[in-house]
Amino acid sequence: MTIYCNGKMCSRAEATVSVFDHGLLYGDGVFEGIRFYNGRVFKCDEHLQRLHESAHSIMLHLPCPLPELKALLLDTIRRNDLRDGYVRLVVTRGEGNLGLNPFTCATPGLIIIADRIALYPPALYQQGMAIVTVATQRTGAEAVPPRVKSLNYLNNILAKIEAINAGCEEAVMLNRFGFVAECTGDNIFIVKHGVLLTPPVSMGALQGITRDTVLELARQRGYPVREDTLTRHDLFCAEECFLTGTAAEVIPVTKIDGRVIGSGAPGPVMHQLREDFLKLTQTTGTPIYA
Ligand code: PXG
Repeated sequence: MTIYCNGKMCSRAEATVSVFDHGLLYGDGVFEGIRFYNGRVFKCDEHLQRLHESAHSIMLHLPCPLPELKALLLDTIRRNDLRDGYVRLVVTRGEGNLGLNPFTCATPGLIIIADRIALYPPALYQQGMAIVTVATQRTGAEAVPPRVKSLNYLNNILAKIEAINAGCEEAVMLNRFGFVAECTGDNIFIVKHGVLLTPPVSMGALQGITRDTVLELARQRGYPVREDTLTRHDLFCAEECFLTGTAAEVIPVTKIDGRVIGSGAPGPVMHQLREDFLKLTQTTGTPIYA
């Protein structure tokens, strides 16, 4: 495995960072998880733009301009001879001293790892997954802004622990007003009276790139689509529910907090959008080996 780490291509064993990197000491940094399919990076520019905005929001300067970052990303995938997989881009605040002050860190760190991807078990895509709402609230925009894809994932990890303790793979996180925000690594959708609904990002969600893609595909199909506040009751009484994310793609949910959703089987809207999504991943994206 070849990893890009702070200016050079290294082996896995050589790819190490300083114990004084604020990415490690404080979770101070940003990242992206990007998929590539069939030799093309899916929604590459959208992911790079989100990385740029996450960094800008926390006053972190990316170590190089986006076109250069894109070239490094493609080069890392090529050196690993992969056509299908996942690439993780990590920008840390860099090496500093033991104080919180981020401005003591002179140079941001940059790590790029290309690998194969571990998915949810295939059976869950067929049968649908069971998820639970958890006590851990999604942080609000006035605390750790959910729209910043930062290295500070403890909020999501605490929720993930609750899901696993409950025997589930994913958790629904509510915001402090009790409205549905998102899952720990996925956005959430429901279908009600034939309308596709997802919470607005202002409820405490990441502006997922899979979410945006699915919204666009749904509009192209002519499905009515609305971003609206959702409660647990809305989830329980939905006709369909599914999650979206780079890793998960589009995955059906058939049980929430023990309540059966709709017919108890993955629904037709999810099936159609999943099919459209998978087709798009196979036919579009930035070529890696061109
Ligand atoms: N919400 C959160 C909090 C996320 O971290 C998504 C939604 C979906 O966004 P995209 O742009 O991917 O459609 C994410 C991203 C994992 C893993 O290992 C998942 C994500 C990020 C990093 C790791 O499951 N999901």
